[in-house]
Amino acid sequence: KILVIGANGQLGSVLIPELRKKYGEANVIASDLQKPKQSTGLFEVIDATDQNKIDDVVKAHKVNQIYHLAAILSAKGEQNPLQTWDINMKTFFNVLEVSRLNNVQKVFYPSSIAVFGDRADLNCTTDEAYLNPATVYGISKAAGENWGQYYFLKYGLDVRSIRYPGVIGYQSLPGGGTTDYAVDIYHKAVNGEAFECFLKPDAALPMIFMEDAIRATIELMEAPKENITVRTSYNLAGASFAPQDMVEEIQKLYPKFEVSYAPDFRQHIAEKWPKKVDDSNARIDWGWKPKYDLKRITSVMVSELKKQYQKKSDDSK
Ligand code: VAH
Repeated sequence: KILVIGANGQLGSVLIPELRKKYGEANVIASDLQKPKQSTGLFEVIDATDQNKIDDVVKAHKVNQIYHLAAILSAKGEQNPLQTWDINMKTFFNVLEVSRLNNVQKVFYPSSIAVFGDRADLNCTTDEAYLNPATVYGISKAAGENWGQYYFLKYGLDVRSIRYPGVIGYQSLPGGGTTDYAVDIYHKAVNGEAFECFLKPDAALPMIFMEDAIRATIELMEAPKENITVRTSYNLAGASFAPQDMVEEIQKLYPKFEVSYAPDFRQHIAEKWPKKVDDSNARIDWGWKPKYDLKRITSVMVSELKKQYQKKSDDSK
């Protein structure tokens, strides 16, 4: 049985249906701080800062895999640094301890390109680059990677991790990250609204389409244990591009789409993140290969969001 903690988030809301399709409805338990109204399937209300609650659910459902997707992201995390640290670390320690004590077979831990800072070669950042993260979120993810490796080395717990780039998808909204602009821009274009970007036009970052991110996650978790050579976290990327590249691609479909730039504190965060990452270890160890570039991302985002907004307006009639 698989338990997903943080199932209501940007990744969790797409991973749950995918896992249920693959492993069966009855084998995937979603959990988060509250049960969404429209939620279907098994759901447990879990505040992941409560170790006993996680332990009860793991025992009750005989959980043997946990995906820990709960965390406070980079931008939001800067509002209250010590609280961000406490929540991001406490929740992961709870997952590691409950997994160790209940012989959970596999744990997935999402890391991020946020673990890198200006001491790495940000033009092409490898798995092994030096980590000097400049956000609390990045610091907590770098620490979490090492805790995951520690539980593997000391207790044999099979913790696997991916350093996600900015994730772009039409199924869910991001929650407080520095790459959130890359989802919002499509919603504004499809709704014929102007878009104000909180990064500079040339702020290139590694990005990935939701379908690629979810497929990579499941491929990593399904890879034979002996193939996994990176026990901190694997770099992963779909494509790297800047806001101006997205605008150019979108204006091919929406020539009148207007964009203005008002860089804020998130520009300073982005400047210390990689422009491009080297994900060759993922390609070698578990056959990773992205399927979506900016052109394909744009065409799928636009066509799916058009359908969503059309349905919304039909339903409201
Ligand atoms: C964030 N979307 O911006 C997340 C992610 C690399 C980006 O970690 O914080």
